[in-house]
Amino acid sequence: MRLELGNGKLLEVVQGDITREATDAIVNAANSSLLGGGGVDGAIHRAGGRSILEECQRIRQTRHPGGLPTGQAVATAAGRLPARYVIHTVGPVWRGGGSREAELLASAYRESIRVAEELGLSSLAFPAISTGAYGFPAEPAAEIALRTAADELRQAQHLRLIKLVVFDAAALNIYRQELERFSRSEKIERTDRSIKNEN
Ligand code: AR6
Repeated sequence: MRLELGNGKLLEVVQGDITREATDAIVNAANSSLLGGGGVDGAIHRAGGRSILEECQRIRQTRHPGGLPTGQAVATAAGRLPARYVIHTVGPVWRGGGSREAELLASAYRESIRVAEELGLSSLAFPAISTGAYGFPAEPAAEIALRTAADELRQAQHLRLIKLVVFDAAALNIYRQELERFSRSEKIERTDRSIKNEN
């Protein structure tokens, strides 16, 4: 599944294991400690090797002694992974929806893309941040992921490809539905704009 955003920019949704992605960077759904955990975080550290953890420890000591705040992102090299960089971000823990979870999840995507742009990267892969241990409901999380990635990719100077990598078939179905909904709403926006332009 893909959305063509113009200027050769692509937003893709694929099912798979993000540790196998050979994009310039992959994003890690980390926690504030940056010192590893379960889920995708555990898989990335296992597959990438100890050098990623050592770089995370240095970042903790120098730039983020109190931990990486929710919604922010930092980059490390990717050790043995096929990607060149891992961009570690912290998504929000779902607390029922009234604790700025949507805003913080969008920020995790946006800040990861900002870090990738600073590094001049052309491709980036995301897992479904916050939808595992952190309990963010899958549908709104998919909508935020698609919308934020599309908006930021349109404005990006270096990035040409963003892949949203989901782990299982159920998540893929949810992304498919959200992608259809999203591209329909985009068409409506485009029509409105072209009507305005003609006036
Ligand atoms: N590739 C792609 N997606 C994956 C993979 C993989 N190899 N493994 C799991 N997922 P989670 P969170 C999916 O729990 O909710 C960790 O302990 C998974 O199916 O990894 O942001 C951290 O250290 C789910 O849809 O991240 C934090 O403490 C999605 O990745 C905490 O969990 C995210 O699930 C972060 O929780």
